[in-house]
Amino acid sequence: MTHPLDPLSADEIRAAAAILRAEGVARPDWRIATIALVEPRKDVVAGHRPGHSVLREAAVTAWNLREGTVIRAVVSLTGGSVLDWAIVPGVQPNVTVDEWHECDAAMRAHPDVVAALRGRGIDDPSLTLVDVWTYGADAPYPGRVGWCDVWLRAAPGANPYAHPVAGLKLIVDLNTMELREIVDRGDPGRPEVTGEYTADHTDLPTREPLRPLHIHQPDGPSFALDGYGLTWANWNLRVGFTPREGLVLHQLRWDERPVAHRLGFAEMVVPYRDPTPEHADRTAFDIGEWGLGFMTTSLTLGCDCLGEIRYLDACVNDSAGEPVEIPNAICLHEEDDGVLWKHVDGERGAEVRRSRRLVISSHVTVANYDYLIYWRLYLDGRIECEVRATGIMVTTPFVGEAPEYGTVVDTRTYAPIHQHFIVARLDLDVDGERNTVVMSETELVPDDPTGMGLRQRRVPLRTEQEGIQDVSWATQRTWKVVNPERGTAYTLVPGAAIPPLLPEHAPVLRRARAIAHQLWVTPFARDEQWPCGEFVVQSAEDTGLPEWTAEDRGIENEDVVLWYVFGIHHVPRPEDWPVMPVDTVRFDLKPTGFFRSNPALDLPG
Ligand SMILES: [Cu+2]
Repeated sequence: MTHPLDPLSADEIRAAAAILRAEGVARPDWRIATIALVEPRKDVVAGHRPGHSVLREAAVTAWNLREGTVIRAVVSLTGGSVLDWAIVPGVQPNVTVDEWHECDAAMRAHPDVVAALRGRGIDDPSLTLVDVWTYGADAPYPGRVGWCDVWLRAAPGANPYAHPVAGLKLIVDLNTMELREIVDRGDPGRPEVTGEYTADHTDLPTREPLRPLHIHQPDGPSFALDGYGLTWANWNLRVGFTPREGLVLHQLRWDERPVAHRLGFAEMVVPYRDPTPEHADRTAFDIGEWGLGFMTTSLTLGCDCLGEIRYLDACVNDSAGEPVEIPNAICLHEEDDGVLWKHVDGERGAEVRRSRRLVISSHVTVANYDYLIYWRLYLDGRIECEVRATGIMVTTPFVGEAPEYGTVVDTRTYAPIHQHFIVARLDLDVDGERNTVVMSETELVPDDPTGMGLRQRRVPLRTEQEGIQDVSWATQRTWKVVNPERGTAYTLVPGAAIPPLLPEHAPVLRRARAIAHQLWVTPFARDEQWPCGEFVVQSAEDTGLPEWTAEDRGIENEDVVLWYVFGIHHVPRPEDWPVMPVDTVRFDLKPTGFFRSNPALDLPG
């Protein structure tokens, strides 16, 4: 039985592609970039009851490899027909996994590339990896163009990201997979580095293992899963998955009281802050370009998730429109979380309750980097979002003095400073759709002779321009999402806010103005999903948040959407090499007058 928010199934992906194929959108001339569920209107979702029939629609983005024409179609999966069809001029769709692999294979087989590699003493191209990146508006050739790093494995199965073939870039037409240009800026050589991290490629002794730690839930976990519907303690919600965002959460409720309609990540921008030619073009939009759903990897019991685990599978499309299954894409489990509340009374002794949390997680690998995403629900109503970045940093050899744009991590090798900006899209519905975001910060009581007085300054954000906010450490600013009718609220407690540090002339800023501030607030609009624009590959301008908010619509007592920008300001450490211990960032959504008092008083002792 399908719920309107269930992710697309393999059959539905196949059906969507078949509908377009019947219209001539098919191989070999066309590639399908994305097949995504069109989530129904909120009132339709709210009115849905189990057993009701569901109208399923998918949005398909495809492009013609000969002409470059990009189309966006909406198809009815229930009706088997095209509902809407439009050509989108002047854009490039997201880059597909197929293109990444085909580009790698085509370049490694290209005689000019083989010759260039041989010139650097690399005789076996099968040990190389060609990793394609995208451009902004400054692509050196017309059409769909990528630039490639070349990496070298020391042996079959070894870490390709250990050995950059530096000074060598390949520029590729991604529609024809033709090599447009080899850019050779000279060979800085390949220094002897310790870039391997697996036991079979290092002679590092293994530590004495710790004794076993088992997590037993003899009666099973305390959550129940019904399709994609999930209930645990006072919480219930639906788990979702889209090709672009990966894991999303829908309809979070506490004791049937709405808290959030939809939580997910809408964009990720990773600029490398190294102006040398090796890195100046290196900015990844991991969501708009590559898609966290497409990049989601299967999880392994006992390694990625410990304890009593339930998994959900996911499915995305390949560029022919065929389904690609991702088994164990989403992990659901409970974790003990230490103490939730406690007091030791002089007469009675200790009263203490343990905290437990429900963790909904998904892991994403984007080439060298890995992002581990955790949404956690707590027994006191708190929602925590955590991201752990791990994987392998991009490194470059240098000759002579180390460049000032990074950290030396190995012999003649540095890792450039870079930033990972994540834009979370938080469609909160606190006790209903109509909410007001109130900026709340602490200030000194003026003319207070004691010098001790503090008071809370609360400013309702009335329009989108007022909703553009920055963090303020000095005033401990937070943003309270208030239901004005009931006086209840949840607060966005900012964590891991990072400064853009981008001057006005930086092209990346023009493409990603969304990251210039930490909070944006918009009135809900179904088609406003992508904060840096729907099409970020080779984009010139951010056509998302800055364009929408230029209208300066009202956001007071509206169905508000919060866009929270956070991330990792990554100044590499030697210890991040050759594989990074996780760099962890998080933010919270905390009930703030959503309950009358501590909602976890009722936990059994
Ligand atoms: Cu990093």
